[in-house]
Amino acid sequence: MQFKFTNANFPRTTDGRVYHVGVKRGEVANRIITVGDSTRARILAKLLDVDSPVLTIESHRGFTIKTGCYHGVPISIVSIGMGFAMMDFFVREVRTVVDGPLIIIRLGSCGSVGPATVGSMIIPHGAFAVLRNYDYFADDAEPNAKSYNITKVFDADTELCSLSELHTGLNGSSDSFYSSQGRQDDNFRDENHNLIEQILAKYPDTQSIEMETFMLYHMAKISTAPLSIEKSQANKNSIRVAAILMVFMDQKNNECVEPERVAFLLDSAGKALLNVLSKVELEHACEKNGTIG
Ligand code: R1P
Repeated sequence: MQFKFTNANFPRTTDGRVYHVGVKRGEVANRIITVGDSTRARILAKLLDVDSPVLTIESHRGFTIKTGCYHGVPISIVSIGMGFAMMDFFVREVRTVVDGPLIIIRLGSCGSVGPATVGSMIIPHGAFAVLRNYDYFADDAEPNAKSYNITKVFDADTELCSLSELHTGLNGSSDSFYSSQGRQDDNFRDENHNLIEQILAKYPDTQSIEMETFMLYHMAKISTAPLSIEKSQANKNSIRVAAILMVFMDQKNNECVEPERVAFLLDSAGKALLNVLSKVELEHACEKNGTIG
C-alpha cells in the first residue's frame, strides 16, 4: 500500500501512524514486552486475556505489535527484529504515540559468556555495547587503534530487576552477531580473536551477549520526562526498562539450547513478565535511570 507522509523530521502518515513501526496513538499500551522474533510475539499474545480483543498491527518494516489485556491491564507485545537500529526505531516511534510513562521489558535470547548454562535465564542489571571500530580497518588507521570499542554501562530499572531472583550481572550488546561477539569467520579480517577475553577483562561480571538490550537501557537513560509532569521533576526519565534473557548458546563449550527448552522458557518467562507488568505501578515510572563504569 502507498502511504502519504508528512513531517520529514518525524515522519507520520496523514492519519498519525509513525513511519516504520506503523502504529498511531491508542494502539500501544504503556506496558510493553518486546521480543526479536515475531513467532515469539504470537506465542506470548496467546497468554493475554481471552475475553479481551487483541489488536494486531504488522508494519511494512518488520515490526509486529499485539495489544490486548492481561488480568484486565492493557499490555502490548512488540517484535522488532534484531539490532540497535530496530530498537531505536521501536523506542522512539512508540514513545511518540503513547502518552505518559512507558515500561518496556525485553524478553530476548542471548549467548552465555559467564557461569549461566544453556537453557537458563538472566536478568542483566546493566548493559554495555561492543562496537566494531570501523576506522581500525581503514588504510590510514591510527597506529594504536583498537579493533572493537566497549562502552560504559547503562542500568536497568532497579525495581523491575528486583522482582526476580534470576542470575543478574552485566550484558554486552554487540553491533554484529558475528564479528563483535567474537565468532571466527575466515571470509573476513575481523581481528576479534581475543574479544571475549577483552570484554571479561573490562567487565568481569559479564554474563551474556546479544544485540539489543544496551540500546533499550540507553534510550531509557536519555528519555526526557513526560510533558505532563511538574517542572521540578523535569530531569526524570519517562521510560523504565529491564530485560530477561534466555540463554540459547554457549560459545565456550559449543552448546545450543534444545527447542523443547525454548518453548518452556518462553512460556514461563512470558507468564512471569505479564504478571509483573500487570501489577507494576506506572506512577513510579519517572525515577531516573543510572549509569556506571
Ligand atoms: C541473533 O540470533 C538474535 O537473537 C538475539 C540477539 O540479540 C539477536 O537479535 O535476540 P532475540 O532472540 O531477541 O532476537
